[in-house]
Parts: sequence; structure tokens; C-alpha cells
Amino acid sequence: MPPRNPIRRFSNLVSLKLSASKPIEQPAPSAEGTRTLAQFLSTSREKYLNDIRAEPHKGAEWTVVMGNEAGDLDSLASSVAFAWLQSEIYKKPTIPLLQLERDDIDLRAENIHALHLAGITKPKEELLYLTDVKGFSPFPSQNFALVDHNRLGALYTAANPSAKIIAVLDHHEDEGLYKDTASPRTIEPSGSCASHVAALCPPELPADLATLLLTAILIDTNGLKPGGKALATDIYAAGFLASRSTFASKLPGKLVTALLDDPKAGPGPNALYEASAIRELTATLVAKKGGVSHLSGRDLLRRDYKDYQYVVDGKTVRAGLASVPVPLKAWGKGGKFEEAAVAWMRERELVVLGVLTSFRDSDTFGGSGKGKHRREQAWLVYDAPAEGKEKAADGEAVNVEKLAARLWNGLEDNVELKLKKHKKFDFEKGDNLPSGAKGRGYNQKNVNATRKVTAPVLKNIFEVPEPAATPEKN
Ligand SMILES: [Mn+2]
Repeated sequence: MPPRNPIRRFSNLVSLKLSASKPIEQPAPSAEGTRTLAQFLSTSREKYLNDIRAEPHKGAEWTVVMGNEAGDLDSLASSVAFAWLQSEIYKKPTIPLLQLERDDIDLRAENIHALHLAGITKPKEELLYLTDVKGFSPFPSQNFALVDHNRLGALYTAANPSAKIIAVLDHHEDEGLYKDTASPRTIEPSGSCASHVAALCPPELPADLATLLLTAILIDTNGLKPGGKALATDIYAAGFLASRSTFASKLPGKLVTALLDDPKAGPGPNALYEASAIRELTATLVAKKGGVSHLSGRDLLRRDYKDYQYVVDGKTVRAGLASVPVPLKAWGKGGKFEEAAVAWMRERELVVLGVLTSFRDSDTFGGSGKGKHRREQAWLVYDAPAEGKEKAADGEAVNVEKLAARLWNGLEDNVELKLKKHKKFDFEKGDNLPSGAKGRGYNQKNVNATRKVTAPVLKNIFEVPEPAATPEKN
């Protein structure tokens, strides 16, 4: 049986049972009814935004389906698939909402890769984000479906008394909510929530959608590795999806035939895990997930970032600590680090920024066989003028010289961090810092000290009146 045309609508579809492995009679695809998953998503987004902006608005006609706030591939794929299922099969307009800001989609390269494989090549334009619904209070819709979590966020219930959960599909611990309103309400263990969503999909789901769900299962189960996180539900769902996905042509023909025939009994539990196309896809997804080479300097700073506030000599000083998994040299030459760091300080209105790197040095080899674990710290002190202003108003200005001196002394004297001046990053030598800014770079000889150690050191430096007492271990 050849893979079917992925882009059909299912207006005549009545039975949706997954067990109905026999092909359901399909109408010939009409030009009007033919659209890709990407088209489905961008059309839904446009319609939804029009409806909630209309007067009177029509947000009540929609169901909003969300994954959890971490925004991983499982949440993404599960919400997209559930929206497709509800809209295209059950004819209930449903829009997937990503619980993240539009720009944050770039922070997960594996998601971007999986979306591309599913034909969604402009996810910033094709998907709906928190950014799009920010201006609406209360939230403009009342019907919600939850995937990959099972408690509705406060944002959606605030001043929205008719908020109702119409469906829950999840694999986290069941909080016991929405039993009277949610149908289906499937909260059961599985490697991936995408497997629960796949179990509801008809055999004729679009190949693009099958691919997207499959990528989520593979990343959550490490490619269906035996003895790992994959449960029978995941193995079955992955077989069902793989044989209908855009990867079907790369799998052995016999395997595809067996899977199309009966994904449960068909080829045996490890057949898919052993297929080279599945191994390659898993390896790519895992590498993308672990890699940060696609991130911009700003992304590296905001990816794992915390804000702090101190009162130094009666003035409020905002400080930020960014933990970064690559060395300072990863920013590249020619002042790129300084440029990104200063821009971030302006954006967050910081006077102090510490960039704490942690990485394996590929030039040396430690006992583990991997490169030696190293840490660096780079610090900038700069009282950036607020946007639109030339410089900070008199009286508000922080004495950068004094603050920097205090910071350098405190850091360099600290017995726990063991900081040594960085030979390659002496920020005051070059002319890459704006005038009035101070900066120093260090190698951190205590490679076990994380931000959890550095943050209290910083607090101690700034908030213990000078002369700073020698920091004590506690
Ligand atoms: Mn999940």
C-alpha cells in the first residue's frame, strides 16, 4: 500500500477508531480541500486573531489547546496535532497556543528542525504565541484543551469565569481536575504525550503531522531505546506514525507494510528502534537539543539567566547572572561578546552583569575521556543611559569606578571561586567597551562552583559595608 496523499481533508470521515487499520474510503482530494499542515496552522491563526479582534469578538467559538510552559517538542507536537484533530476531523475550530514568546521559539533548535521536517518553515508566522494574545484581558476564549500538563494556568482563568477544560491528554502525575468536563481525559504514563495524541488520530492523518508527532516520541524516548522511557503505548504510536510519515520511504518496505498492517503485532517491538532512518533522525534531534551553535549572543545570555537587586551605599543596583554552556571565545572575535553583553545590560537595565561559562575544553582531555571541565567568569559594570537619554540623571548615577573596584576586590579575594585573571579576555585593554564601562574576565579554578555559589558572593560584596569582611564559608 503506497503512502497516501498527506493533504486531504476528512469531511466524510465518520469512524476514527485507531484499530480501524483498514483504509477508510476517501473522497478524491479537491483543490479547495487540499492544504498542508502549515496552511492549516497559518489559516487557523489568522482566523483566530480576526475573531478575537472582531467587535463583538468571537473568541467563544474557539477551543484553545496548550502544551506546558517549558515548550518542548512534546508540548509543541501534541498541541498542534490535537488542534488538527479537533478542527479537521470533528469540525470544532481549535487553535494551538504556544506558551512562550514568539522569539523564544528559536531557543530550541530541535523544535525548529522538527517543524521544518513537518513543512512548517516559518513557525514565527504560522503559530500562535503568548506574544499574540498579550493585549487581551480577560483571555478571549473560554474553552481549553490541555496536552502535556493537566492544570490550566492562572492567565487563562483570571476574570474568565466560564473557562472550561474540554479535554486533557497528559503523561504527568494526575492532579485529579476537570473530571466533569474533560472528554477525552487521558492522563496515563507514557514516554511522550504525543503518543496519547497519536492514539486518537485516524490512519489517514497527514504525513507532515505524523512526522511531527514521531519526532516528539523519538526525542522523549531516545529513539525508542529498549529498556528506556518508551512504553508499549509509545512503541505502538511510533510504528503507526512512522509508516504514515514523510520518513516512510526511508524505512525498509517490509517494515512499513507490517506497520501499516498492524502496528501492534506487526514487526516486533525493536524493529523501528533498529531502523537506520529512525536512528539518524533521533541522533539529529538529540544533537540539536544539546547544541547551542544556532544561538545568537543575546540568546546565549538569556537562555539561563537570573536578575538580582542590591542596595549599595543607598543606591539600588540591578545585577544579572547569565549561565552559559560555551566558553567566552564562542562569541567570536572583534568585540562581539562586549557588544551582546552591553546590549543585554541596556535591555535589562543592569549596572552589573556576570557571565558564568561552563564547558568542556576540547583541547585537553581529562580522566573521563571528554575534554576537561572549565569555568570562566566575565563581569561588566556600566551605568548605561536609559533608552532615549544621553546619560543617567544626576543623583541617579552609580559611581561605576568605585563599584567596579569593589567588585574586583571582592571577587579576586574570594577563596571559594579561585578566580585568576583571564589572559585572553581583558576587556579594558581593547576598545570594545563603551566609555565609562569597566570589565574583567577570569578563569574560575574551582570548577564545581555554579551560580548558586557566585550569587551569594556577589550579594556579600555589595551589601556588606566596606571594608568587606573576608567571605566565610557557610
Ligand atoms: Mn511531555
